[in-house]
Amino acid sequence: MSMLSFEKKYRVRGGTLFGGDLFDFWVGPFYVGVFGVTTIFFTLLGTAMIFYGASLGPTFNPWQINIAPPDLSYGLALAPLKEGGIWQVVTVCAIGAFGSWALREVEICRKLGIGFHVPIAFSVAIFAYVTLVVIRPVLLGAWGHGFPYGIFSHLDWVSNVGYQYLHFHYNPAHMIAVTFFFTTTLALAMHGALVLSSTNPPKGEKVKTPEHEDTYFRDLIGYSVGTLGIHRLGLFLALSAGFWSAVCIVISGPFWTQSWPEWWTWWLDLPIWR
Ligand code: UQ2
Repeated sequence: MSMLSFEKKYRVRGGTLFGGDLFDFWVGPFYVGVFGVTTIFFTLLGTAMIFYGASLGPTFNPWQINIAPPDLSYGLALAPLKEGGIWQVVTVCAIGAFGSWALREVEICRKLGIGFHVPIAFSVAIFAYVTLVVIRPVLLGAWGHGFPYGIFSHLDWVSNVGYQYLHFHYNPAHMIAVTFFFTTTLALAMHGALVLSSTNPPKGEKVKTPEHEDTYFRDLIGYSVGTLGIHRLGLFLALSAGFWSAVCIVISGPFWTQSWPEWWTWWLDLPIWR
C-alpha cells in the first residue's frame, strides 16, 4: 500500500485545466487527468517510433542507436519518415509528453492549493530542450540543426557544434551557465550536508534545530541565508543554469557566427586603449 492514510483527504475533485471531470481520478497512487492520458499517448508513440528507427539502423546496441534529424537540404519542411521524419515525429511526441507532464503537475498543484514552483521549474528544462530542437533550428532555417537522439550521437553533436565555434568555453553565456551549474552543486552540497549534520545525529543524541544550522553559518562566515532562503537560492541557481544553457546555444549561429574567442575582441577594440 503506497497511499498513506492522510493522502485520501487531499484527493479532491476539480482544479483541472481542461475537460472538467474527464479522467479526474486516481489509479493506485497516480493522478490520471486528461494530461496523464496525453502523456502516456505521446510517450508510447514516441518510444515506438524510436524502436522503429532503431530497427531500420545497423544496431540495437543502446549506446549506438541513432535517430538523426533530416538533412539540412529539407530546410523546415517535413521529411519522409526514413529521412529524418522519425526524428520529427519523436520531437513532436517529446514536446507533447513533456508539456502534458508539466500541465499534469499544474493540475495537481491546483488540487492541493500549493504554488506552481515545480511545474515552473520543469518548464525551464523543457524550454532548454525546445531551444535546441525547435527555436535554434527555426532561426537557422533547417530541422537538420536539431541534435540527434542517441547516447553517443548526441555527444558527438555537442562536440562538433562546439568546435564549429572554435572554443565554446569562450561563449560568455556558456560561462554564466557553467558557473550556475557549479554553484548549484555547491549550494546543494552545503544544504544537504548542513541538514544531515543537524538532523542525523549519532544514536542517543538529540536532533538539532534550524537555529543550530543558522548558527553554524553565522559562526563560519557571519551570514546565514536561512532555511527558506536556501531553497529560494537553490531554485534560482538551478533555473538560471538551465536558462543560460538555452541562451548560450541559441546565440551560437543565429546571433554570432564567428568563433567565440573572436567575440572578446570587443575588449581590445574599446576606445580607452587608443
Ligand atoms: C544556510 C541555511 C541553510 C542551508 C545553508 C546555508 C539555515 C538549512 C547551506 C548557508 C548558505 C549560504 C550562506 C549561502 C551560500 C551562497 C551561495 C551562492 C552558495 O544559511 O540556513 O538552511 O542549507
